[in-house]
Amino acid sequence: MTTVLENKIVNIPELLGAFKFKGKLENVTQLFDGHINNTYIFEFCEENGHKNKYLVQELNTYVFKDPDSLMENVVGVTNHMHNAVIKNGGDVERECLYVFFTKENKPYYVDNNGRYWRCYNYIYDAHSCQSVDSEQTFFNAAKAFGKFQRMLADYPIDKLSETIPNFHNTVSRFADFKKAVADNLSGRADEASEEIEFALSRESDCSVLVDLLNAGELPLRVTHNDTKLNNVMFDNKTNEGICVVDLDTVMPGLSLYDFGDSIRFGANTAAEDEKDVSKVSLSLEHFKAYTLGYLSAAGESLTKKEIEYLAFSSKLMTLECGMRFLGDFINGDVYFKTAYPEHNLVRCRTQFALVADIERKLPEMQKIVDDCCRELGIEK
Ligand code: GN1
Ligand code: MG
Repeated sequence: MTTVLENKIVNIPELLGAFKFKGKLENVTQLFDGHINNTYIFEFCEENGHKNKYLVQELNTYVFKDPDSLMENVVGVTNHMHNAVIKNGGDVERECLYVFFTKENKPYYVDNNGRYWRCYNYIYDAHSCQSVDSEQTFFNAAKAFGKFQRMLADYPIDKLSETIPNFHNTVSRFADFKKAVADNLSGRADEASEEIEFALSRESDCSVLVDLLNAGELPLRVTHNDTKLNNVMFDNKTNEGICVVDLDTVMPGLSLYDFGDSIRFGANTAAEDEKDVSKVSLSLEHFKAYTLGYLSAAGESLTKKEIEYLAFSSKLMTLECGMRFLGDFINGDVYFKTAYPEHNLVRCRTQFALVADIERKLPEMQKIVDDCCRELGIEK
């Protein structure tokens, strides 16, 4: 039995032979949340009627060029969190991911076509959100990412490989962007001259955090680096953010990367690929909800400098993401999955519209950070 999912043939019997799934396969569905890996839910039924679900993922090895180091990171981090959840008296089935090893005791399986597969526990009675439906939801997401950061605060940083080198190094991202424009591999650069100009005129923003890091003024931490709202699983009953997922980019980084990227995605009043950019703006209410949640979970451990740059990081991470979408559009859509030819350009436009709105609102955002610190009794 082979199944065609999103025009890709998934050899199901081969995967069934590779992992120790329990029961008889009943159903396979694909999830379409992410831009990088291919994700499926496999549902099984045991003889006694007990149902088991697993999250099966095909790794994108164009993006993750060193799957061994990546899975070493993921196994190390998930084991660490597993222990932290146990220590806190939590539920390890639902509050952290763990990797199901293959029958050959490997953290991933390479199929006959050279494709890489791994398997995680499925988080029951939980859901993800594609957009912020209420301030409470975003507040809960912030607490979940803050808790995630706390749980990994004592993880040995030198044990983590850089799964994508310079992932949020905005100076090198800017250089990559300029190279994409110069190479113009797709020949589409002139369709985006305004957007290119927008990015080029913001070069000086790109070195702000990198300079502070290099000067030792911002600490390197274990960070998630992809803190989109849809990387949090929310409990169906309480709506608390119970588990942070998508651990492929857990690497040494700045806490500001995680904060800023959350705001980029969740405080935008429009979807990441909204075609009508007049719908794009930075919701100050959502910004406040996230800031409050994040500071209440991680605030004590943040330095004054980190707090000082929270608002700015929202702008910088949005600019970076816009440059990445635009660079990929100009490179010929080789990195992010796209649904139509201009998809990356559309995504870039929403990001740059959000950057422009954040630039207008920075003083207000800064004031919100100050107010939240005061409310929580955090010294700045
Ligand atoms: C990608 O895989 P996903 O959709 O969670 C990307 C992030 C971007 C994001 C933009 C490994 O995340 O860096 O911010 O798309 N992940 C990688 O939506 O490049
Ligand atoms: Mg993701």
